[in-house]
Amino acid sequence: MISSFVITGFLGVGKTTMLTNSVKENFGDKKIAIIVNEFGDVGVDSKILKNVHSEVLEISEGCICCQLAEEFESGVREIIEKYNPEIIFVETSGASEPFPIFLSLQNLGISVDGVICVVDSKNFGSYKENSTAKYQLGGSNIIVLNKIDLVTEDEIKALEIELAEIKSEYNIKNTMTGEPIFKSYVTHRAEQGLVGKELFEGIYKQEEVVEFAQDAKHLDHALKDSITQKVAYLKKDINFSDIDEVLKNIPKPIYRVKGVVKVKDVPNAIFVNYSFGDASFEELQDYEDKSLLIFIGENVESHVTDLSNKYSILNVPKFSINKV
Ligand SMILES: Nc1nc2c(ncn2[C@@H]2O[C@H](COP(=O)(O)OP(=O)(O)OP(=O)(O)O)[C@@H](O)[C@H]2O)c(=O)[nH]1
Ligand SMILES: [Mg+2]
Repeated sequence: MISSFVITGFLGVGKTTMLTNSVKENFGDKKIAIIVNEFGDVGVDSKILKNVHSEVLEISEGCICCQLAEEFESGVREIIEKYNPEIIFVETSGASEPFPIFLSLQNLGISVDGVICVVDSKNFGSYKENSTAKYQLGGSNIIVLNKIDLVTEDEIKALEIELAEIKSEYNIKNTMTGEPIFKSYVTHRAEQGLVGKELFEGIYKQEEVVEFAQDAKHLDHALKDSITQKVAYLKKDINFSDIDEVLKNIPKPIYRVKGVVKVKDVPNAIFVNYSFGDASFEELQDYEDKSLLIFIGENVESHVTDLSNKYSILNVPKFSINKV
């Protein structure tokens, strides 16, 4: 039986980083397929994930936990037919819930060996009120406290207590018996998403789930959440410092920025990754497409318009706002 893991967690917490750093490390001898669903209509994670030894399928322009359930299932079938993987990892969008994806995988006869919720240990306080973030915790059986390099031991301990409370309140339950779907869960700590192989082993027994109610409903976050995204294209003939300047002045409600840009003073394209005030950059070879940045957060339309008025390197098309 093919086994799978679902990686969930809010925007920018380190899901892709975890796949990049942990999959090759722990599963170098296995045939791996990764399915990635991103918030918004321009996928960039798959470009980075192509560097991990695996087959990567990207599903964009919607959310696989609601609008794209069928596309997700046919994508999984296709990847199995073409590639015959031993393990499938699904990175869900930071704005989607894991449980419907868990059900889809089970319906396809795939064993779900773990639902991993990655938590940003430094920035949890900034997104913990988001209802999807709470359901992401409730629908998981492995919690990874990531970015521990950015917090103190006391802060981690306080976070663990807070997470345990949210976890018990939002645990997904069998709607017939009222019993939690996951009888227990484990917590791990990680830096740069790097976790050991034991995280993926012996966590979950398939027998525990076969009987649970089919009618478990999920929150329709597409209606409730106010997170939106906006794409900006970048002018040619810019330098790295022009990008850096924009990133240093991102307003707080925009908590996530990612994209790929070409600048005059760096030979390869640069993968830009910004979450909650921290930016990182990586060179990307063979990128021939447009330079773009995707801004994600609350009230994005007006904030990005302000930014583009201030920084002429940003070219913002009208009417491109997407609600996911
Ligand atoms: N300091 C620090 N930064 C990290 C760590 N893990 C990830 N990051 C950074 O956090 C940012 C977001 O990481 P991603 O792996 O892209 O996050 P994600 O959850 O896949 O993001 P989305 O797919 O957009 O929801 C990047 O700039 C990473 O370099 C960590 O342990 N410590
Ligand atoms: Mg990602």
